[in-house]
Amino acid sequence: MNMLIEKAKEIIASSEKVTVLTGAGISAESGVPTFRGKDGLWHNYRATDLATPEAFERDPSLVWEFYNWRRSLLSSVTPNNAHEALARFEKTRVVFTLITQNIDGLHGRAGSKNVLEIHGNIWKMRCTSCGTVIIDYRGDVGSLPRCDACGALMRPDVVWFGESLNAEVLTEAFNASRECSSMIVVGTSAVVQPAAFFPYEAKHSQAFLIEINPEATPLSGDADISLRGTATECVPLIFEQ
Ligand code: BJW
Ligand code: ZN
Repeated sequence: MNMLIEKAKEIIASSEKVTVLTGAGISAESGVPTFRGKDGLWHNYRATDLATPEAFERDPSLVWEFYNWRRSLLSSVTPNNAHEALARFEKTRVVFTLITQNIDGLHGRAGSKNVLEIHGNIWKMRCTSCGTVIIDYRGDVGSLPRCDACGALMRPDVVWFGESLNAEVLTEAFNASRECSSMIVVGTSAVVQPAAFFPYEAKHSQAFLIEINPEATPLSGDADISLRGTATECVPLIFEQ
């Protein structure tokens, strides 16, 4: 493991363009539940009951209850040393892109400035009719929040299954995957598209691929280095220059 850490560190240090893709696993040690796996959120809730546009149409207050519960859980957690190491690393680099699937906002709270939040942000909500977005809505939104501008129902500004990602953000993420010299993938099960495709895009463009995950994923076989450790164990070690 030590040799792999050293090798990964060297690769990152000598890469001109670095792209990082994170998933729920990077926030696990902050106390945020992941989605899949035995302690995952979807173990207790069915994704199709809560994280789809159909679920919201059927029962918006149930979906809002779920998100309000997660918002309250998130308000008491703090970024961990993996989020912090990435925020510090960003300051040392001209070309660095952080793509996250997480909606928890912890990268921003750790000090990362340039974050592509491809699945949205749980602290934002959006009007289902006029599209008005409210940022950093911290208080209790209740079970059926309404738009101040037009009175229609607000929804969490996140990307549910079957919904398209923001086209501009998606293009930026694809470009950063295609153009990087190394991609580091941290704490994702690598099964949800299109995010799961980014590492392959990087690899097709000859980037060096490093995976950090205590468990094997469908990506592991294609990674040049697989670090079988947790985010807080590995990220600070390989990004601290
Ligand atoms: C640690 C750790 C530690 C633990 N340190 N690691 C059939 C086939 C193929 C594709 C599709 C299909 N049917 C539908 C699709 C498309 C669908 C998709 O990919 N589905 C697959 C599941 C099959 N994708 C979409 O619908 C996307 N949109 C789209 O494609 O639009 C075009 C289209 C439209 C219509 C039809 C088809 C295509 C949108 C996807 C949106 C995903 N949204 C969610 C919810 C966001 C809001 C919310 O949070 O409530 O995003 S789902 C959920 O999964 C969330 C996550 O961002 C995402 C990824 O999860 P992640 O981060 O990988 O977490 P886990 O829990 O899976 O993994 C955690 C990992 O951490 C594990 O590996 C652990 O080992 C590890 N770990 N502790 C480091 N300490
Ligand atoms: Zn509105």
